[in-house]
Amino acid sequence: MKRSKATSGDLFAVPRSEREAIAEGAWLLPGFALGVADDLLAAILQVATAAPFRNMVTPGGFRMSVAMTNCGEAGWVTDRKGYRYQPVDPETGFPWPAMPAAFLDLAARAAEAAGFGGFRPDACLINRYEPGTRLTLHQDRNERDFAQPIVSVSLGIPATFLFGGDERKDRPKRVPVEHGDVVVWGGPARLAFHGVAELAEAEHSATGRRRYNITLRKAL
Ligand code: MD3
Ligand code: FE
Repeated sequence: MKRSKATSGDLFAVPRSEREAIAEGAWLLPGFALGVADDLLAAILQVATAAPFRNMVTPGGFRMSVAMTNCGEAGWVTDRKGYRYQPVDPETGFPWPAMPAAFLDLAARAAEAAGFGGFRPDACLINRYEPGTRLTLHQDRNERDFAQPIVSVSLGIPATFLFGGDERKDRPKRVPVEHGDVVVWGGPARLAFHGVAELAEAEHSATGRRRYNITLRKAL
């Protein structure tokens, strides 16, 4: 489905629908976070003062182009030993910063809107992209309970989600996302392969040449 930009002044903008199915169990909520985007960005910068963004290394020895940090009771990390959640930031030796209330509130409301009531995330991975960076196809499977959904919020410059199927070889569907968009996936989509295509050069008034994505998870 085509969507027009929510540019004020565009008299003939097509109204953005409230939710669009990406696949069974995966929903795009266009603009769902727009009203709290500034609060979320302020909270991200706050988290990053205590737990700075870093480019982690995969078990295969590659440094990720996407910079990451975490907040909540556990944070997702990768190094030569593998992928896992851990309560302490390996860079600082301190517990990850607390989950901001604005994250919890938005996650619960978005999950509810997608049909997943009572979502209480305990972990949040924060990804920071610049033009030229990407996230290769993967599954999110380090969480304990795959019955729990994941909520993703996009902020800053646009990107294209790659939504694959149950197997890495399935040709991914391309889903454009922009500032304020939320994606919720669970149920049959919970273990789908997904990624983010290489970002194009762009600038956003709220973030400059950056895109942030926060994923809210029940990891423990
Ligand atoms: C799965 N982050 O941190 S979720 C991650 O934009 C991650 O940084 C993405 O993948 C990012 O692990 C956001 C991407 C996504 C989008 C739609 C999906 C995953 C999906 C639809 C179904 C299943
Ligand atoms: Fe993922």
